[in-house]
Amino acid sequence: MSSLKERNVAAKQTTASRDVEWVPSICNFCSTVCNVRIGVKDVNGKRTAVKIEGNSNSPLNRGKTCARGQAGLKQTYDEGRLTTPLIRVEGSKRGEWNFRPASWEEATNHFMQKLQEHQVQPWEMAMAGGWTSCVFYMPLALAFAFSMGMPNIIASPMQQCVAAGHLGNDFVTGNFNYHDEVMADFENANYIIFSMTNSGVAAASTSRLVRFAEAKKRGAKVIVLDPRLSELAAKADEWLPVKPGTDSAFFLAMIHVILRKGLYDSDFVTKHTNMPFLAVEHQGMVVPMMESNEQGYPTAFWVLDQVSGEVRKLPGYSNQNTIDMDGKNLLPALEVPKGFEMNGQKPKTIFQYLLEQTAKFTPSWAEQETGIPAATIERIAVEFGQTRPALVDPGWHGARYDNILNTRRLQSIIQALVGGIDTTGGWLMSGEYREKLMHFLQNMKEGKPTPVLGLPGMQFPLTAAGRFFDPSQWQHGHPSFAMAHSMAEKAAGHTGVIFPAFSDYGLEEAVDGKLQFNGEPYRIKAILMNAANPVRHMYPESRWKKILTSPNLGVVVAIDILPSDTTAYADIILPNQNYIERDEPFVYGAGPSPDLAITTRFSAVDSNPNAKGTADILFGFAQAFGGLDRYVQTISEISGMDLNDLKKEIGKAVKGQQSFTQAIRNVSFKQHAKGLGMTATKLEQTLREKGVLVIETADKLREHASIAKHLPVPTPSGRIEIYSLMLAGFVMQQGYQPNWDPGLVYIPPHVNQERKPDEFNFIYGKTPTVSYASTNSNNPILMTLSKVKEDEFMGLWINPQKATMLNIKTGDTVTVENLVSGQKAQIKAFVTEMVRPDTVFMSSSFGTENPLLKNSAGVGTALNKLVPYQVEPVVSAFRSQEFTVRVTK
Ligand SMILES: Nc1nc2c(c(=O)[nH]1)N[C@H]1C(S)=C(S)[C@@H](COP(=O)(O)OP(=O)(O)OC[C@H]3O[C@@H](n4cnc5c(=O)[nH]c(N)nc54)[C@H](O)[C@@H]3O)O[C@H]1N2
Ligand SMILES: Nc1nc2c(c(=O)[nH]1)N[C@H]1C(S)=C(S)[C@@H](COP(=O)(O)OP(=O)(O)OC[C@H]3O[C@@H](n4cnc5c(=O)[nH]c(N)nc54)[C@H](O)[C@@H]3O)O[C@H]1N2
Ligand code: SF4
Ligand SMILES: [Mo]
Repeated sequence: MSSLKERNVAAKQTTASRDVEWVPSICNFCSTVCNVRIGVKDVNGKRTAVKIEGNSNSPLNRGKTCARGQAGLKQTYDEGRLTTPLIRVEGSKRGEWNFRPASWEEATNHFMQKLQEHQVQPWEMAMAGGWTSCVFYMPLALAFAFSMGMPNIIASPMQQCVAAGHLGNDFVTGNFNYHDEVMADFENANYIIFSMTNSGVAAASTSRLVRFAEAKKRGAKVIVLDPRLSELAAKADEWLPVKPGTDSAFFLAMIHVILRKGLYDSDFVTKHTNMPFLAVEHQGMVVPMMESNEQGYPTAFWVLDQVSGEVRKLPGYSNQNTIDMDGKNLLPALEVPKGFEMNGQKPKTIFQYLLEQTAKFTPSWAEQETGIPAATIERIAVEFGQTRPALVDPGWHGARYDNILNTRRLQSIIQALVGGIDTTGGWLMSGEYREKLMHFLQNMKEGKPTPVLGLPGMQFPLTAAGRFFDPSQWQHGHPSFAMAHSMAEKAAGHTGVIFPAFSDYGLEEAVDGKLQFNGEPYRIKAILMNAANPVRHMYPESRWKKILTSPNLGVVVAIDILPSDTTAYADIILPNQNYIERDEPFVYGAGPSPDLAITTRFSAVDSNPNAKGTADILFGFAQAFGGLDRYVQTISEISGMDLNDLKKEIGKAVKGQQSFTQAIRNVSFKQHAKGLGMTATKLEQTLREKGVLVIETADKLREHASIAKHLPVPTPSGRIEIYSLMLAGFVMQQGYQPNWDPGLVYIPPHVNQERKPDEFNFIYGKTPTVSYASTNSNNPILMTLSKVKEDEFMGLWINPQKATMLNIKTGDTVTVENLVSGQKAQIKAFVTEMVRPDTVFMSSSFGTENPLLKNSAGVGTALNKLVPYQVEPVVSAFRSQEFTVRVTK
């Protein structure tokens, strides 16, 4: 039999030999955003999509796709596709599928009429967007909210996915993006540690998987921490079945060993992090000695120069510690000598304080927490510290425990300790992030403002979310309902949430009429959703069903392509063109690709004439609200797109000469082409031909735009912050809590430890054949693949030790009861050695309900039947595993 490779080549030749036209696109089956090519053929006189392949020009996925990406073709021709606007039949209840077809005009008028009927004020409306909306329509959605006066956006993937975990990384490295900018350079690393991740690499995020495959080929040593033997763990040299929620103990012990054995990269740590900064202890807290400006940003730090033995003053914002405020060279000391004094105080370096803080985090201590033998932890820390390049994967999905921000932060700190930030075999920052950072720094130098969407890393969420939190930014004087709820919670003596960005925190209260702001009710009366499926994707489903069926909600609009479980709860459903059918309104950066590259989608086949692109839908609403000019103006303000160009192109769209999507696209192409010194026509031709245009490779970029080495990062100090000034700021504002300890701390998982024999830790994860619990589980090819592994993919994993005791066999139906919330669900058991005895695992992919999803409705059990509403206090990320369950046959 021929090898897989030979068969692949043969298959490619066969498709190439037929009359197939290849149209570049971007996969929309998950937020890995792989570049693909859609094969299109004339079938009975109709342009028909017949094949999807990876785009080999892509620096991201390098010509590969996963099973979901290939199966994507079926979405276009899914029998269940929404083909026309639908309006709920008068008198029917939300949740019932009882709709009548309508024209777009009728649907829009119906929406406006409902808003009027319920006297919905701008702040009483919330938008909800899924990752599709976030990644591809952020400029349009943000501008819509700002210009229409709606301070409320609930965005995926934030609180149910990346918000808390990413912030942990970002507090150290300064970056931030809605799709994970840090692309670990697996293929050049010699030692790789993964924690709490599976699909983010091996099951599957193609852009990372192709790099990981190279690492395996080269023989890199791979360690995977996971309470169960995941697809990724199966490919590891060592699987460490860590006790759920305790990964941070493992990382703290690694730091303990690395610091004590001197295995850190002393050059990097000294020059580019805040480890050498002098600090003092104040009220039990370590506080760096610094000067700051009126806004609280640091303007100077102090270090002890190793060479001269003098104390020197360093600039407040810089990428390095080797030139002082007077322009003189120095080399800071990581430790000050005993008895060192300065201005009557006895400062030490941050490095010394962190040494002290980690004294107790020994490998033996970590063994008690994690169940991983101390000798193993010690050995791995030493191997890791002695191997270069070594990397800890930054992780992707967070939202599991209260401690996830801290855990991801510790991973970043380890990566910084070995000098692996923006280096070969380490973490590579995206080309887009680097470019934004360079522009931002240039603007700063020239005293020019940067538009919100051009802000790099942490600057973006601080500014964008900051606007939603600040009542003075809105004419009506209301912040987001989430911030209002946090304020109310704090006033009532509770912790509240510091930064409830793009979150549903407080939504239930606002819909129920229980939320107050400035002594008046703050209600939410209307919800407009685009590519969002909260009934399946937010926790728990009962909460969202209650919200959406509330009589206080005047109107619910859902833009989707398929009848999701959420659309059943809408009053108006609007059909979107799918990714194969639509041209996108913008030219985009190539996601987390380390190369600086641009890409977009091209329409491969015609859509149903009744389906619209998102830009056209939002512009339609802006017109109906009478806010078109404001909308155009705001798009220009936040994106930096030329206002005159926008006005001209939108003017043509208003006259019906082109679509709104085309109007924005023309401006976007013109803007990018100008930056590249080519014509818009030439750029369009190039992208149509290649799908992706690489402007500068990562290697070239790193010669002049390496994070830390050349460019300060968007942390308050510009350095890689091992001690976090942002978190220290939270302590000043809110008082101390371990969740925002700026140093090194352990936060154990808050789960019951006194267990009965039928009580377990609960964990979940994704399957290779489904994204989230999305409508793509309905894809017939993917459902067939899922069913091949039905026990494993749809069952509750339980270890035979416990299963025997509880008399449970594979295939038995068991009841799982959440012992914190009382939620219950039934699921089939899968008895396997591949999970820790104290833990059960289920996949998060199944359990859709809408019968119109013919292949997936009723198959498997929905995760959000078991996960309660619990959020952590920094960004209101879900604590979706912080409970135990009882399992009974
Ligand atoms: N139960 C459960 N919940 C989860 C997860 C899970 O695994 N299980 N995963 C979590 C994670 S990591 C994430 S990132 C989020 C993701 O959650 P979402 O961002 O909500 O993800 P999707 O399922 O891709 O998209 C939601 C809706 O968009 C629709 N859609 C797809 N393509 C298009 C399109 O082109 N246009 C429009 N208008 N709609 C479209 C789908 O039909 C679906 O109804 O979910 C989180 N919640
Ligand atoms: N097939 C597929 N691929 C996807 C997606 C998808 O839905 N399906 N979605 C994309 C998106 S948006 C995201 S966010 C990423 C998510 O990808 P990941 O972040 O990799 O998330 P999961 O695949 O759920 O893997 C989580 C793993 O952590 C393990 N785990 C659970 N609790 C613990 C714990 O306490 N400690 C440790 N060490 N491990 C634990 C679970 O057993 C599971 O194997 O995947 C992306 N790629
Ligand atoms: S990983 Fe798979 S589903 Fe996700 S974007 Fe890439 S090809 Fe599509
Ligand atoms: Mo996600």
